[in-house]
Amino acid sequence: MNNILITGGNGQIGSELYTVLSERYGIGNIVSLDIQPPRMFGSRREVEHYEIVDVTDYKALRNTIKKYQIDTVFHLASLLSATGELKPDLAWNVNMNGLKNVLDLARDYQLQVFWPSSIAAFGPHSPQINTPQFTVLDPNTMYGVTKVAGELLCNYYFEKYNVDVRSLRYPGLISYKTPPGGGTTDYAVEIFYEAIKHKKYNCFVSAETRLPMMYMPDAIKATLDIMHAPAEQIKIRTSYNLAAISFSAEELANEIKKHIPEFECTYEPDFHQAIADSWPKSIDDSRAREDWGWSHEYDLAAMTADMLEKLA
Ligand code: AKB
Repeated sequence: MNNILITGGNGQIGSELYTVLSERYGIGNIVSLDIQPPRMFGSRREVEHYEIVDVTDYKALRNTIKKYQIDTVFHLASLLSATGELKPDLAWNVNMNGLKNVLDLARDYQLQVFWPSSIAAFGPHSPQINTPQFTVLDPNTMYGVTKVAGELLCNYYFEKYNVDVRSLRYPGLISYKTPPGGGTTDYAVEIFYEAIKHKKYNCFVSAETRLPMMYMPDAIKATLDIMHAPAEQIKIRTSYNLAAISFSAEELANEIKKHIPEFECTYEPDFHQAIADSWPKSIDDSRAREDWGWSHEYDLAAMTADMLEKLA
């Protein structure tokens, strides 16, 4: 890992990964790429190397890789589940053609690639409790369809062209630096902002909705751990199940109440509910733990305390 490109650099994961990678490898060696202009902090841009590029534009992507002599790509640019249902054609185009472009360039320029899959790869016929690594994958969202197809494409490029592509099925990610956008699990982030600002939150899934979740520091750790693991330890080239915590919306609200007793959460399920109901409630990630030593740090109590402290 010498010269690193992060696509979707403005996003929830990309912006945090940028900070960690630039501390570790030097800011001059990291390139952030997004379809949007960079985020500004006062009059200052947070990043040194920044490219405004659409990942579906193969030539622009290739020019960026050549310009900075990139050897590692964290390909995070993607539409998430809720936006994907509103714009299915765009989701297919960005999620599939963006990934195909990155994998073609990885084959031609010997790049190592990280690409995120998701719990959205599972569907209504997948076992919902302790969902195994190898099981039915029948998602009923466009986002989920692109995750399953993407996993197969990654495995194909590994088998056929020896592309070193590694992937994790992220659960819902909770963070305070950059808000997520267009996901089903976004309620588990919004609830913190609203609890602090207004002491109330109207949640778009039911109180009982239980989903696998993870605090961002653990997600970043998992991402770097899998990328740094010796190649022979990576035995799954579709995507690894990854887990940390699993809680219902009400359990999260109750945990927040321990810090903000006046906080009130109401529940008004909308179209997100059907998506959440089609996903696992908990995940068996024993293969990631066995193969490359994955372990998580944050439980619900530790994550909630840290989120509230940082956001306040
Ligand atoms: C979403 O809700 O769409 C994402 C995901 C679970 O992949 N956070």
